[in-house]
Amino acid sequence: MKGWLGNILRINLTERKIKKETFGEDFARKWVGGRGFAVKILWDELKPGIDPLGPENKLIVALGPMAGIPAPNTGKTVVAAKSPLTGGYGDGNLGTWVTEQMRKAGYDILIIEGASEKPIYLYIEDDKVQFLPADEIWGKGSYETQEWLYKKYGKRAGILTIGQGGENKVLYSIIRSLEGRAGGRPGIGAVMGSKNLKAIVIKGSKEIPVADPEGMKKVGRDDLKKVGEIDKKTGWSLQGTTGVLAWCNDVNALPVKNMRKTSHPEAWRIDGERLAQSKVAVYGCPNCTMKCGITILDKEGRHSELDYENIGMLGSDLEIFDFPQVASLNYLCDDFGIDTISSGGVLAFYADAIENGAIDEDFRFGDAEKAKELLRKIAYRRDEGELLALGTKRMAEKIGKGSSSYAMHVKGLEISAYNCKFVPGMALAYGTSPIGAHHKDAWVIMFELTQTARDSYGEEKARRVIELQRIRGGLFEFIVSCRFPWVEIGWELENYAKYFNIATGSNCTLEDFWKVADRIYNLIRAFWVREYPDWNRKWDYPPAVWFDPSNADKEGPIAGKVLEYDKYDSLLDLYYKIRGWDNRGIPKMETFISSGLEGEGKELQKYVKLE
Ligand code: PTT
Ligand code: SF4
Repeated sequence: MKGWLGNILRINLTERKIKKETFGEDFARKWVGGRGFAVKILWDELKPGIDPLGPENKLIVALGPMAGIPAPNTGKTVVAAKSPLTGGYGDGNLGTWVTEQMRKAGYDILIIEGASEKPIYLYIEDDKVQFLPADEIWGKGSYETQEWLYKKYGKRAGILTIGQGGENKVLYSIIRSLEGRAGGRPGIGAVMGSKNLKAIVIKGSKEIPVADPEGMKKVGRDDLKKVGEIDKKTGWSLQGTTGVLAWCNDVNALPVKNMRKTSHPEAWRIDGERLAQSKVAVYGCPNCTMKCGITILDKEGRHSELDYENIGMLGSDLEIFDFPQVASLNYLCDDFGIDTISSGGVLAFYADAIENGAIDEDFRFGDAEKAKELLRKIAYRRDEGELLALGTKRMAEKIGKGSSSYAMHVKGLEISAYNCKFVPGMALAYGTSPIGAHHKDAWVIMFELTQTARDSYGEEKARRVIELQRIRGGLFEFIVSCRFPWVEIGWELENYAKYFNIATGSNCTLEDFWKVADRIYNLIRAFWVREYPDWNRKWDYPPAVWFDPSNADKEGPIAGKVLEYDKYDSLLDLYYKIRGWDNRGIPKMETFISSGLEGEGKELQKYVKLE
């Protein structure tokens, strides 16, 4: 087998034992890597109903055949587990030296199971695995932890770490790497914390085998350079993801005030242009020639790396339009290792619930200092931080008084920074995202608002959402490569088939990739349904407040407009039909069979009746 090593390193933290396992070409080709490997292993190895924060949950670190090869933007790694935030499948994708070092150490997949009695970190160097005491870093923020590990193992070591959020099992804790990389929005950091695992450090010294070494060298020489050159000619290199903020404000899709408003006259204060003017550094992932981690100084003078999502959720959604303050909130989330999107969503929901009289506390939109204090309380689960650490869905259940209708989440995961009060296709993308409301799988909003009628609930939108899910949630998550060259500078998708074929000695086309993508989507959906056998289409609905006429904008281009239930339902029907899912949103038996998942379909039938 070329392209994959075929090696799994299974690490049991309870018993402090390791086991080296292998997989064959059938498994490799069927699931390819990253998200594909992760969902298959979690499906096979987790009993439904287990506590995501118990030792039965498993943390998967999974690479794909692109890992460590010199093609554009290949420094990405998938981390996955059963999510403590949603109870369903959860994953994230972050830039890290782990990608290269893990392959050089000889592994495609790490499976971390059990839980250590005491805080530890793992040091993996080729065949050697050490369980080391984490006393000196437990309780520390992720920046200090990284520094400590850099000093011991060097800056090129692959390092994944959690902050205090993960240690204290804040349900939306993430895993950190490098200066500003973060991954695993649905609480994958909390899973690591529940295992008393502060960090994973990995170093390798072996060759990464590729089927066509000469072809690979040429790609490394030519394509990496070309991507860098194109990037320098675009606005992307100046503003990174943040260029989209001004656009969202213009098209009334900006999250403002817990997404109750869709634009704000002060938004320009935190837009991409202002960010570019204040830039002090740019960071990025390994093997990237279009680095996008634009960094400014926060209120306290620290480096804080900002993306659009961070600014939208910690800035406009909280009505904080002071850039250094937004950067401080972002810095704290990074240091504590908690997700910026969910943190912003949680604080906005809290302020909204207070304003609505559902809860009697003291926090107002626009109060940056209090927001910082609350983030600290969340990370340590102190005072009201205990409630806020649970995420908006559980908060609303505890607060009651109708607050669930404006708790901005889907399936328990907070919505990222696109306000879909009147953007039906993007609302569908959130509704059907495989980890809860994340924009990563189908960022359809740009297509929708520039190339279709905004008020259409037509098939073109359902088709485009699926097409994007195949590309972004499929291809880029299973070959495991950053999607930005394709999204931002138009780097052709065919290139990825080329890289894959060079690495693995295959002759695959994009059509072959879409089949893998659909297989992965069907199995992720099966994972959710097995966890929640009372599954119905309501799981795929966006929040009720987006359908509420009293929440419509009072003025401006979308005044009086909100989503409509009957039309959203028919859009969902179109989506299900194309996917081969029934009207509850569950894959039909014939769909399982045609995507090579007959066994998995039969297994699911033990929990629900399949059509
Ligand atoms: C990603 C999600 C995003 S998506 C952002 S900003 W974005 C937030 N970033 C956070 C952060 O930072 N710190 C923090 N404490 N929490 C954060 N939560 C949010 O997490 C990220 C880039 C970005 S920046 C995006 S879109 C693209 N995402 C990719 C993806 O998902 N897959 C892929 N194949 N390529 C991608 N390329 C881009 O990578 P999650 P990263 Mg992240 C500080 O991981 O869990 O998917 O959540 O990975 O290495 O930081 O790169 O406008
Ligand atoms: Fe990382 Fe940004 Fe480069 Fe993608 S474009 S690999 S997210 S630095």
